[in-house]
Amino acid sequence: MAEASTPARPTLQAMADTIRILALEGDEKGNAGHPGMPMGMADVATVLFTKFLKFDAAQPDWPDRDRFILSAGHGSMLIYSLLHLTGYKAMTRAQLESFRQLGSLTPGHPEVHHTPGIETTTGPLGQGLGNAVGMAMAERHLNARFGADLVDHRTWVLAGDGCLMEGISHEAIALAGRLKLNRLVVLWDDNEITIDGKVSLSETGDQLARFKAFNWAVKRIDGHDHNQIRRAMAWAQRQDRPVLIACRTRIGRGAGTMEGSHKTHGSALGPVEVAATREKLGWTAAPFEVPAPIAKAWASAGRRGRKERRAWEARLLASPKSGEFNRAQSGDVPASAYADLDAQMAAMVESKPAQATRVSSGAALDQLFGNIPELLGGSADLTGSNNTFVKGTAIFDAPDYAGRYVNYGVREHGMAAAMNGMALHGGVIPYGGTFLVFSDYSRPSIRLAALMGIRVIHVLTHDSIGLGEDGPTHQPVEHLAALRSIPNLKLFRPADAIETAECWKVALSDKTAPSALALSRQKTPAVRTHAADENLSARGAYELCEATVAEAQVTIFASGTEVALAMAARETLQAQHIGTRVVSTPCWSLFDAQEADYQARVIGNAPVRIAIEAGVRLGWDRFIGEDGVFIGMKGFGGSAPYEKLYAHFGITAEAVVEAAKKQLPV
Ligand SMILES: Cc1ncc(C[n+]2csc(CCOP(=O)(O)OP(=O)(O)O)c2C)c(N)n1
Ligand SMILES: [Mg+2]
Repeated sequence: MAEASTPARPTLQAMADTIRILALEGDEKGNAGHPGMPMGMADVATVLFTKFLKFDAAQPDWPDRDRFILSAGHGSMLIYSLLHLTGYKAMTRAQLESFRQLGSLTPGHPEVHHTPGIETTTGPLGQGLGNAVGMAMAERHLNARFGADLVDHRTWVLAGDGCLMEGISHEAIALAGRLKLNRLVVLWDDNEITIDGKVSLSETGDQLARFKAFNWAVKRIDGHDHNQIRRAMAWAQRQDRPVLIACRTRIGRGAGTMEGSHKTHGSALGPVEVAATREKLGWTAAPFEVPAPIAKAWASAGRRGRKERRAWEARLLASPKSGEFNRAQSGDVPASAYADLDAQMAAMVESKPAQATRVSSGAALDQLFGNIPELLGGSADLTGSNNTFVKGTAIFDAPDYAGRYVNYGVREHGMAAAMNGMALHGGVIPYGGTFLVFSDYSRPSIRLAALMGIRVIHVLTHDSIGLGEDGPTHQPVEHLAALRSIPNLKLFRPADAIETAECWKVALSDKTAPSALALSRQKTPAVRTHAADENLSARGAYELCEATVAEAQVTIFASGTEVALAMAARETLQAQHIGTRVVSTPCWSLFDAQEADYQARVIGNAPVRIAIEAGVRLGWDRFIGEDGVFIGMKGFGGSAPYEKLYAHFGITAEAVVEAAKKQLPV
């Protein structure tokens, strides 16, 4: 197949075969991996990286680079080989040789912020495609904001059959098609194979027809024919809508005897097959060694974009928008970002608004949105319920993408994946709304946001049985616990307007973690009625009210709307000379990050500890201990006015009082 040992100017074929061999040998060394996809897509990737992709290996973070997303993350050796060959400094030969080993830059699946040149963490199939839609959205938006001189790039996605089978692909491509994201190109590894065998085992669909129906331009090519690949990519760049190129390939292309077999999908092929492959490809170099002429040709591909990058840097330097551009890219919010919100909070200490926390969230957004031009919001078809829309905001849509509000449609998963892509792209701060109960639909993307350490903000309203009549299908009970269990995700459940504003500030100020705000549908009174010098919610949990009538015998812990119930119970208990304190717990993970003595002080020494929350107990023992009393949900909710439900399920101030008295030492 190749002329690996030949000449001064190696062919594209030889360059592609280099990827095949590196992928094969990386897997061999790691004694595991997925050689089939890298070998099958080596030709497509070679044409892309040598002729089309705008990048400079010396500057992986160049903001105006094209994004290359390996949505089929199991083919990680493909991108690692490309990064190595094109000269990304960090991706040394030693790294390729440490494939899948602890501490290497070459983990089993690509991880963003771990390996320079990796744009997003992939592996869970379909997510990369969803991220890419968000990246393409961010690109168009920033293009509208800063002009084509500074923002003008494409997003290229390599997706496999698995990515397109996953439901998320439906949401992602529908949104991209509607928004006419013409800078988005999906290169589908159309090899008709997944792990268990032929795609036809489980599918008869027509992907081209599906994409076309969603307003994509589509084309099928032979994914091993370099001319066809080149022509298709050139064609893709001229389209006025997103593009799917179905690249018909053979999995494990070039393998000695196993080409085309699903057995090449997910394991090292073994020394016999490696030898047969080397023979077939005419490859004689030692393992991980790249013959000099080929190495040179690849390195030159890695420098292809250097001139363009330098010209771009010069344009940025000369641009009157450079300051704003750089700030937006850095992710720092403007210095004045919180001035209006702080004023609103000060006023609320006096006005003590009794309102749903979703309304408080909307009010906070009203103060933030104008001051933070990077905020790009939306909702999965629940705008009016989520209070995510700031009046007067233009809608993000073709052909002028300057708008800052996205109509995501009923697509929680696609929205969450797109938000991840936006945050990864940089220059925007995405937030999006749905009901808390439907965080289950977006959870895989929320988890990845936490793993990647990116700032996305989920506005999750209707946070308990407090939503009332819609009933148990819509009433989250386990969701607070489920979200609290995701490492690096901040789950906020603010108690009133001031806490809500505080939580928004914390969510915005941490660039390395996603946040989810659980917000009520129903009204709740103000509990923070005194000015505080610090952002108390940033502590995660804090003493809202101390015991005043006597030494504290009871501590009541609560979050969200149940803090008001805790306060009412305290009132009754104190009236009976039972010293009672209330601790509000808006964000458990932030509390866990506090110093031990702060934590001990907040938990306190009162002999009786009670928690009240309209969710399940799971996790609350951290505050109340195994012997503590938990007042909350034991099963699913019901359909009724919310006051009736709280009474029915015994989540009341009276229940707290009764439990406290029962627990008090005689
Ligand atoms: C959401 C999700 N489900 C299952 C898997 C496990 N898995 C990894 S690759 C794969 C098959 C993928 O088939 P395809 O995308 O066609 O890749 P190919 O075998 O052609 O390389 C599966 C099921 C996964 N990574 N993500
Ligand atoms: Mg496949």
